[in-house]
Amino acid sequence: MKIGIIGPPKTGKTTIFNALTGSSASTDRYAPRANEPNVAVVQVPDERVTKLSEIYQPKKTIYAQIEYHDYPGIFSISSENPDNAMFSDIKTSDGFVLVLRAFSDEELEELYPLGDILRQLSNFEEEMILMDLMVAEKRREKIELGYKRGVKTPALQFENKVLEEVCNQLQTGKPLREMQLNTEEEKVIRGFRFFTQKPMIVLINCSEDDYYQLDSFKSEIQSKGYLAEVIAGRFEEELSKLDDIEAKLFMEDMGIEESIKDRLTHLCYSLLGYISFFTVGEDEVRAWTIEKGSNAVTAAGKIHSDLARGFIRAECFNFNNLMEYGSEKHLREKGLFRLEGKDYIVQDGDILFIRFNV
Ligand SMILES: Nc1nc2c(ncn2[C@@H]2O[C@H](COP(=O)(O)OP(=O)(O)OP(=O)(O)O)[C@@H](O)[C@H]2O)c(=O)[nH]1
Ligand SMILES: [Mg+2]
Repeated sequence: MKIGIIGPPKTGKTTIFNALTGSSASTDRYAPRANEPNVAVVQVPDERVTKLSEIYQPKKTIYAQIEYHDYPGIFSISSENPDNAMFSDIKTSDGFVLVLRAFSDEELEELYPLGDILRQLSNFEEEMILMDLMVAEKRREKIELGYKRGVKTPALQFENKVLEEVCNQLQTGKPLREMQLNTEEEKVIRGFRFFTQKPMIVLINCSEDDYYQLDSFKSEIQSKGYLAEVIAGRFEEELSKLDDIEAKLFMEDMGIEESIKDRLTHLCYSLLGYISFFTVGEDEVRAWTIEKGSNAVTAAGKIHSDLARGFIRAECFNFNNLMEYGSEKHLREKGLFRLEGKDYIVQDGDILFIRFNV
């Protein structure tokens, strides 16, 4: 999954990116805006994969991955060219992490006045809404120009109607993720990759002294429907440079229970509604991610398109049952080694063997 770290200038995005990924990208406060995002891939810590690897002793063990893309600060989205390369790239994210500045820094506030965090959030939301509106309106103009030239297919009319509803929603200041769309409507607008349709986590980046002072803001942001978390960014960046034992001591001091990497991983999974399933064998033990509610064919397709195309059935058992009964053999005796068809809804922690024929 690809997560875009975005936000206004100098809110600590790169600091948090470094803490998350163990990178050391520049956080120079005077550096001009970069053109390229910082990119790093993080393995999703998952004890289940470690356990499976101990049992099956494979040649390779592959954890699920999250790709973090840390984008340069954006002051005003709507003053940018919607077709520019950075925006096209941002829009390929599966979800966003929006970083807001809650640490005080007079110099930064003077250079980039952002106001309090609720203001920052509403400004950024407004900007995203404007950008989506520009894209939707531009497309509608083009469709209507086509009408005048005699190009008026039912498909275009349907698209235009959906876009009209999209524009209405945006004009009332509401993001598209709050809009009820049926499958057909969703399909028609998917290609636009609208900003406000993407799920988003809001991180409140503060100094370590304020770490426990910002819960009311967090609740307020949550009440707007976002997943939100308070992060002491610079403190976390320093932690990420320590060895595990030292880091743990500092974390205990602060009352932080999980590393920022673990916390954000959980948030990203809930954000996107993802679950993990596993494949096991002598060659490889591997974790895969899919959207909750996906069926066995979709899961097979994650592994390889041939597996989805020639899908016959899935042999399946669950990690928790394996832990309880110790071995595949015992699972078979208990009837917990199941044969499932195409419509089987894959559960978190399922171990799948796909039988297929192409
Ligand atoms: N006091 C304090 N300073 C921070 C914190 N996080 C970042 N900074 C400082 O803020 C400045 C900008 O940090 P970056 O992480 O580069 O911010 P950014 O959002 O990536 O900036 P742009 O990419 O230029 O928009 C640096 O001088 C950081 O040291 C924090 O949690 N506390
Ligand atoms: Mg940065």
